[in-house]
Amino acid sequence: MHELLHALGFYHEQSRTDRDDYVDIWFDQVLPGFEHSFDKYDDSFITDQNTPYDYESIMHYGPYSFNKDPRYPTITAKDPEMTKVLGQYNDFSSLDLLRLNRMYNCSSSLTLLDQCAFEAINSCGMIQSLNDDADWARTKSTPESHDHTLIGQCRDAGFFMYFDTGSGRSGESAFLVSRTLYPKRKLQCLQFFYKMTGSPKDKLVIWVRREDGKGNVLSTVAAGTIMGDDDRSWKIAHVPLKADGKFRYAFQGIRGDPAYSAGGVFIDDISLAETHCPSGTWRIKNFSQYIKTYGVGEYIQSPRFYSPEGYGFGIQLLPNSYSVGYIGAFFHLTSGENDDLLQWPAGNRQVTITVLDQDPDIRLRQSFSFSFTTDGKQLIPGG
Ligand SMILES: [Ca+2]
Ligand SMILES: [Ca+2]
Ligand SMILES: [Zn+2]
Repeated sequence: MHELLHALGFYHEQSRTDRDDYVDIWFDQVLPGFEHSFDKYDDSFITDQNTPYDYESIMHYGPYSFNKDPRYPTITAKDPEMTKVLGQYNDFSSLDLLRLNRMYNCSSSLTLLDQCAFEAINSCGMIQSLNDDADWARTKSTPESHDHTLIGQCRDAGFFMYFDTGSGRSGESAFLVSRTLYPKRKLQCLQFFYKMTGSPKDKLVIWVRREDGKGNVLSTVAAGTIMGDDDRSWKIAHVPLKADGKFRYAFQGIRGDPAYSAGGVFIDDISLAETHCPSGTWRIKNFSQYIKTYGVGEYIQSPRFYSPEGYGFGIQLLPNSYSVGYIGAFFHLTSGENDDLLQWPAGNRQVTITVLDQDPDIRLRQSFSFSFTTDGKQLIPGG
């Protein structure tokens, strides 16, 4: 089957452009004359089909492939646990199958660049930086502290990434860095869930790093910063990125005040899509309580949000709109800080409202969206 994939145009997994992030090649142990078998190729020549590095690929050499001394390996994984899985020739891995599908389904319009729930041991190809003070830890749920994907519903499952801010010194930090991504558009929205349980001075900074073909850093830009808070629950975040060429994103956890922290920074359920981020996100906790206690026509008012152009707007949500069991959502413009500079009436603007439930089981999570365009001629008299 290994040879079959060669025939279909697949290269060895350890030939990937980014292989040095994941494995070490010990060239001094390679059988003379076989060094070329360990070449890596430029990303202008091979594609990763937007999949992370796969230690379990049937196209990956084993630790002792082409070695000259049976005692010493030629390839080891940076994560020693992963060295054990290298070189399985039994069956296609799930990523081998995904790549086969992508290769022969060229029409798919892929807007999802990356997604990670941290349930697989390879953490979706995310890597720890070595040029910092500490590491993030892939951590399993406990009854006291569960992950976001499964919320403690399955035993021996449910992982998240955790950065401890209760040890070390103030200002120390750890970077969790994505694999290299190849965007098709010039805008991306990074969505993830996070939780801060340490000091209010802790920080989570999201970075975008552009690199040239040889791994040299072209630019590093902070795309967003989240401060510690007193709300110790999982929350959603959206960070707009504007990468116009291949890039990596990174999460930097920063210790604010270890003496006053008994926790840290949690992240889980990352998705990176080539779409605009929403202009505002309004989280309503315990919505079923509102449905029980709000009468027909009573509403909850959102905070004020701003559109990319600067218009203030809000949403009124009616737990029981015109009769019990029907939820209503009303969009309205509000006064705002930019009103003098904006065009009025604000016609021909598109509005999309998405309702997303937060069912802890991702398989049951549902969303509903509707869009409409404002009409500049339909004005409320006197409004
Ligand atoms: Ca998870
Ligand atoms: Ca580190
Ligand atoms: Zn081969």
